[in-house]
Amino acid sequence: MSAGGATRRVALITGVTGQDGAYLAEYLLGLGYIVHGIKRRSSSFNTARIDHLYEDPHKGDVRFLLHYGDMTDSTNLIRLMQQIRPTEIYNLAAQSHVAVSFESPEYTANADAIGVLRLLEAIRILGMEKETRFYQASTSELYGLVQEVPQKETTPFYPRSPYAVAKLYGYWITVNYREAYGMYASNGILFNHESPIRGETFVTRKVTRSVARIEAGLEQCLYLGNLDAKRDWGHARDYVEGMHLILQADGPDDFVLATGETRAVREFVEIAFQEVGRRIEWRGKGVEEVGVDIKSGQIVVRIDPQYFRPTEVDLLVGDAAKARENLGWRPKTSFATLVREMVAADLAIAKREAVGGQNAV
Ligand code: NDP
Ligand code: GDR
Repeated sequence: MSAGGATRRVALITGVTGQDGAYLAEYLLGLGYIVHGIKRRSSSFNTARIDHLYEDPHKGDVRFLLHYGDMTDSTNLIRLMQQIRPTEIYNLAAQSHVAVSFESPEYTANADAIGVLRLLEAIRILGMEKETRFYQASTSELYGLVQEVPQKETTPFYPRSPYAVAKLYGYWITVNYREAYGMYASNGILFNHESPIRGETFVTRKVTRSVARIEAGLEQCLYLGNLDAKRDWGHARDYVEGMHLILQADGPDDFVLATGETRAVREFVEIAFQEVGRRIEWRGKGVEEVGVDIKSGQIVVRIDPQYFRPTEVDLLVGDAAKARENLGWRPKTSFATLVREMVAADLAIAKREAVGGQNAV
């Protein structure tokens, strides 16, 4: 409680410059929180997703504050925690790309696994166990090789990438610190969630961006990997509300957030092209398979084996009954609306770029 008797609501978001960090920061500010975010030093601007939330710190009474930091730097994390003394920590920072984790497994483990430990230890070192609630961004990638469908909190884990193995450590160290030290530390096991600000190299955004660029005449063909992987795709806006609800529960616990629907990558591609009035027909097999725009005959999708993963996760579909019953959480955005919103946003960007290109000539 503060001196005035009102409850202090101070959130610290790691990964604030990412997709979820941006939605969560906006949501918490809307609820009246003071929001601190950790951003990495970068040689170019990396705050595009949160620039609209920026407030000039010279003005006073600022409720959104950014700090430089990194999940691989304990001293930095301890100092920030000591300075901010957050009532809620949302640990969203991670090397979050599954394919990249095969290229940089050690860094991924450092940031995504040991990074979680660093934050939990910071809470302990500073004696904040009773004043700070901790949210860990766990993932449906933990389920990996299919053991049970749909996947829920009790489904055994079988991680299939260095990313998922690192996140497995993050999951269990969160559970362990809860049990060992009585911390309020919870995992959100979130299935894939997307939005117009999803990173451009994740498959949904890669597809909607290319659909828009093909439509605007900026590119000819989209190159993809495994078209048959199935994912449970929701909207990030809905999922950050779930993160907040998880930390408002009476006690710490672990929750799956998912839509309960699953679709193959190829279905996502078909529906995204339908948004711009194109129907896709699949021809050929294996790496020779192509997606043809029926009307024009143009090949708009090809397979590039560089996007195949050494070990793949074939099927994800979540059961969010526990979150629905205990937290009252349910996703609000339909799959069709998600794809429509993403394609519309990418069309606007592509059209601006196309016009810019013409003006430059
Ligand atoms: P993004 O990749 O969009 O964002 C990741 C954030 O982490 C960025 O702000 C990034 O900074 C930051 N970051 C990366 N490495 C470090 C580091 N070493 N130190 C400090 N910050 C770092 O991910 P999402 O927003 O999509 O996901 C948020 C979290 O949720 C991640 O932990 C992800 O693994 C997890 N998750 C995501 C799901 C999804 O479908 N989106 C599903 C389940 C879990 P920068 O902007 O500088 O790169
Ligand atoms: P995922 O997301 O691995 O589920 O992890 P991604 O969008 O990268 O892949 C989904 C599926 O699509 C297949 N795929 C391709 N993927 C990418 N990125 N690029 C391609 O060209 C391509 N072609 C086919 C993949 O093989 C895969 O099966 C995301 C991340 O946000 C994680 O951080 C998070 O934990 C999980 O979702 C839940």
